[in-house]
Amino acid sequence: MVNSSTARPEWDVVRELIRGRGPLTVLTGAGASAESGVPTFRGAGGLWRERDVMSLATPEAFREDPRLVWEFYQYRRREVATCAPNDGHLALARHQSRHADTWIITQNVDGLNRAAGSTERLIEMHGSLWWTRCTSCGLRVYNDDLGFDTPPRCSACCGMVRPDIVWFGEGFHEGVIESIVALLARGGTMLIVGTSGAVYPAAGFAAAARAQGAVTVEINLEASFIADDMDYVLRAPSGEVLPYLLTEP
Ligand code: BV8
Ligand code: ZN
Repeated sequence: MVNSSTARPEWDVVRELIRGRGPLTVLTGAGASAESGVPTFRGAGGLWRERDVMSLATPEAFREDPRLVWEFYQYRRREVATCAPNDGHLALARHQSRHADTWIITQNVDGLNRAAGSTERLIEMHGSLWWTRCTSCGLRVYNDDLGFDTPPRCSACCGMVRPDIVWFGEGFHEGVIESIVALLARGGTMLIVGTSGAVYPAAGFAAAARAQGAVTVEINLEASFIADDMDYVLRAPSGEVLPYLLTEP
């Protein structure tokens, strides 16, 4: 647990900013779940059976071999099912319960923000491992069955079911981008937590928010590709920094 004596001066500056500066918008990436044990994409987690994860998270891969892609997602679901929200997720959920203008936009599909108690004002922009979508009729179903390895069939039309996740080259669910654009226009403070800034459009959000008056803060172990878009950079684990920054006065 970090206390004032181990925190660095810029942590206190950012904590005062959050306390006094309007709405808080938080963008998270895989690093925000790393302390829960969920592998990041750029770490060892970027490979599965020697396949580049990015090549499996595509509609082409699913068209070519739906069984293999489902095996990959079942592997990820089983892995995430053993992970619990970390102190960073919990600090964000607590802050949301006290501040109605705190929103989270996550690139992660692990569902850990929801598990931590962030059930409203949360945009899982790339979807969730825990939802499936029928490729024929579009029916979306919550599904936490870890037992299957072949693509499940739709209960309504028997069509093939896919993970309800946004793959590379795909667009977003109706209204998601519009909601994010509105959040980025609010000004206030924006925390960019545990993302390498490699994937668009999420990688452009900090610059967009800053251009509209937000103060941007990167929380990451290392410099991301979008570090130049930041007013402050806090080089420490999100599970340590977030509880400190979001401590109430
Ligand atoms: C779209 C679901 C059009 C899948 C994901 C050329 C140039 C620019 C863009 C493109 C281009 N060619 C194609 C594109 C578009 C493409 C894209 O960006 N490609 C990249 C590869 C160049 N994007 C798309 O296709 C998107 N769709 O653009 O549609 C459009 C645009 C606008 C409006 C409407 C339509 C769809 C992209 C979604 C892909 N799906 N996820 C799945 O999970 O299986 S992306 C997936 O990878 C993640 O969700 C995440 O977004 C990304 C991984 O990035 P990070 O989360 O940042 O993770 P990473 O491992 O990279 O980094 C972790 C960081 O954490 C590190 O910096 C590390 O230091 C830090 N860290 C580690 N531990 C900690 C920590 N930090 C703090 N504390 C710690 N403890
Ligand atoms: Zn169907």
